[in-house]
Amino acid sequence: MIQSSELILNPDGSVYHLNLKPEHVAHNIIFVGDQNRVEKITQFFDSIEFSTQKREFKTQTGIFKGKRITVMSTGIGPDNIDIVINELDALVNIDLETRQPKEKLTSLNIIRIGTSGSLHADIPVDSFVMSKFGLGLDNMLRSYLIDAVSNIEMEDAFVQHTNWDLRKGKPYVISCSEKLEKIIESDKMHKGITATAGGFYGPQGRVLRLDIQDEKLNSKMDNFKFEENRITNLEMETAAIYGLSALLGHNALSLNAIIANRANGTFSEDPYKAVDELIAYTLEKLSQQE
Ligand code: R1P
Repeated sequence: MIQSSELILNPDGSVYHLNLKPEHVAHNIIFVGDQNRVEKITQFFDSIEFSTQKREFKTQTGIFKGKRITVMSTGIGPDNIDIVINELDALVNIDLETRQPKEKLTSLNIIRIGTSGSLHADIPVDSFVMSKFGLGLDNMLRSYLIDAVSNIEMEDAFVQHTNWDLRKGKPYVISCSEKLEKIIESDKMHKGITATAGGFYGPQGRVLRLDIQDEKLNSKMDNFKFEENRITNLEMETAAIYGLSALLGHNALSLNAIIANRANGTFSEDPYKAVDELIAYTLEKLSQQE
């Protein structure tokens, strides 16, 4: 039995941070970072059956073209992803009454729709990127036993290529769900490795008033290649989502609208439009799956 200090439930039986009960979540889930983006998605739904919010975790479940979909905001960063995916998994794979794992695994489909900066001039602002791999620079996943799901060869190649200082922890690499990749892909999508940083400024090479440990890291990432895969973009959630989903038996895919190009210093003139187009694209693809 999982103790109540380990799996914390609210007085109404909902999970601690998300405030959700099992009946509130669909098997198709869209993650966004910003809580204000949840309704940008559910405004296209035919109906909404449930809404709640606690802190940055806002959730709405409803129907889009016959498909039941849950949209939830994760806030910023891999530490939040640890909370969101563990609590979502508990909702479907742990009996909250007996506090025992269920015998039959329920696999969720999790798609992140995010914004991100591109590292290459040929992946311009307003384009879409699908993350074939998540490269975690953030360490969150290293608290778990990950060797069975991580790509150790690519990790070692990255450590060597960047002369990575292991005092920062060892980067980890996890693949996307091939099932979701097939459902969502098209020639509109750039594909590549998405690097996930544990912070926005220093961890992504931004210098304001502090010196950073490796000021060449972004340019080294820029020319890293592993079996024809290059690092397309840098954000703060994808690798953590891929890692926990793979470990827990869920399908995950991360899509990003490119709003900044770090290679040529440009920023989208209308970042909201790029995100809206990615939302419309994803909802249509999801609604067409069997
Ligand atoms: C930083 O501004 C945030 O924006 C990006 C980063 O991953 C980070 O969460 O993603 P979202 O647009 O999903 O919030």
